[in-house]
Amino acid sequence: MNNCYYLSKTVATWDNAKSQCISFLAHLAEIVSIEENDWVVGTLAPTQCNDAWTRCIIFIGGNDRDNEGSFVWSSDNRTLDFYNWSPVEPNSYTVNDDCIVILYPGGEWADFGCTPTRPFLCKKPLSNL
Ligand SMILES: [Ca+2]
Ligand SMILES: [Ca+2]
Repeated sequence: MNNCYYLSKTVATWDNAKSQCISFLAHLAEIVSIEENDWVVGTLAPTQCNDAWTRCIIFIGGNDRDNEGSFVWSSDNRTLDFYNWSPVEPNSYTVNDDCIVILYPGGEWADFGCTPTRPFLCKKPLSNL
């Protein structure tokens, strides 16, 4: 994969995470295939999630803040064309479940509150390094 990834060791709200990724000249990660999702969950995340899986609910860039139920990527409001929802998600468990997380270690996605602080994943193309 010709991308660079950063999985934060600190936690942040989704908005703060988005800003931090932009400050790295990146974006909150846009996961576009099951292969990429598997790599993140199987290879990248275990380096820091082994003994702390409950803390590894990882923010990525998908959200439905503007239109409930219509999930887009934060970088350009592009509609998602790949999803890896958990079977019970997205469930709009609260009205504020608007930001997508990857659940470690299973790798499924959930719609989740944007304001709890969580680790986050940034991604940028290698050409932007
Ligand atoms: Ca929602
Ligand atoms: Ca949910």
